[in-house]
Amino acid sequence: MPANLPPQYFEAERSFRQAKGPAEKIAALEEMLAIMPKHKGTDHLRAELRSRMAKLNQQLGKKSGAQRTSMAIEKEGAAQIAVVGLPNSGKSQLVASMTNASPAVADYPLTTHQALPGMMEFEDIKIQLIDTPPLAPQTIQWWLPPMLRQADALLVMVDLSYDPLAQIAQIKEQLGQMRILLNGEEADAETQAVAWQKRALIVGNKIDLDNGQNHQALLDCCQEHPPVAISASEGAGLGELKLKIYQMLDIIRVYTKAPGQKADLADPIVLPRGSTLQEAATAVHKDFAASLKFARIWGSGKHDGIMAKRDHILEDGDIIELHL
Ligand SMILES: Nc1nc2c(ncn2[C@@H]2O[C@H](COP(=O)(O)OP(=O)(O)OP(=O)(O)O)[C@@H](O)[C@H]2O)c(=O)[nH]1
Ligand SMILES: [Mg+2]
Repeated sequence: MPANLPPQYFEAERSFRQAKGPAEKIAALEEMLAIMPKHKGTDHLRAELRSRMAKLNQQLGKKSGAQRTSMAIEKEGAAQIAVVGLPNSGKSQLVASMTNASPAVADYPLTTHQALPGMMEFEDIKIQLIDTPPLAPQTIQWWLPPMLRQADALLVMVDLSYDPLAQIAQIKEQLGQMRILLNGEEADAETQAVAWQKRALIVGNKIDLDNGQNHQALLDCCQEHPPVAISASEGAGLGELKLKIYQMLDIIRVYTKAPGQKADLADPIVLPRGSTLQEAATAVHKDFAASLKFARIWGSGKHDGIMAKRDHILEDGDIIELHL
């Protein structure tokens, strides 16, 4: 069976060949594995890449004694979102204000050198935010591009105390060099073929320092994907930002209940918008999809315990009772 690998795979393979040390090679292999479609045609190749990774890990382990060697951050919660921007824009302050993590915040540029994840609570789910080093050419390290490519979305942070459009242009320039495009942004055909499209939300920070003009300029430039203005240090706009992050992810929460019992409202299943009952059943347990006979659905006041079939499309807040 042919493997049918997408062009991004061959780009990652090129990064692998150009990688300088084992850690960098592992990052490229991780990217190749993440891109590769999972089916019989790729079984062999996946196994081969894993065994190469194991060998590289061993090499590194001998040298440094480290257990986990790649810089990749494991996804946790409903989605993984990287916070990016120019030096001193307030990325670390945002992650400190919105999550349980405590990155260093300082009034000089180039404070952050490593990526640091934290969990943000939104209603009944958690979303992972990653604080990253600034997108300044002199500080971008080899592990940052694969990390940003693998995130589910980006928060693009600009400082409203000076020209936000110039900042966006610089950020896009840096991301473009990583072959990352934002919100359907177009490029020439050659770049487009190997580019990574990322959902992004532009965040104007330090609204407390703006004279009103910079925020307006930002709003005027990005009407298709409206930016959010906040003050990460004073807390203004953070509630709206959380909601916009949730909406950008295009996910829904579905709750399960057992017959005759109350729904478990503490622990929703998180699915992409447009998911069906069958997909929800699979998320509960991989065997459930095959044995699912029907389900009852309660939700958003529209239906009240109605019976539904596998292909029924679920909505945010639906409660499902699976009958196997
Ligand atoms: N007035 C104001 N200052 C802020 C706000 N958010 C962050 N700051 C300040 O801006 C400076 C930079 O904040 P950081 O969070 O360290 O910025 P960063 O983007 O992580 O910086 P690097 O790690 O160097 O890229 C600090 O002095 C913060 O106190 C804000 O909303 N308003
Ligand atoms: Mg920082």
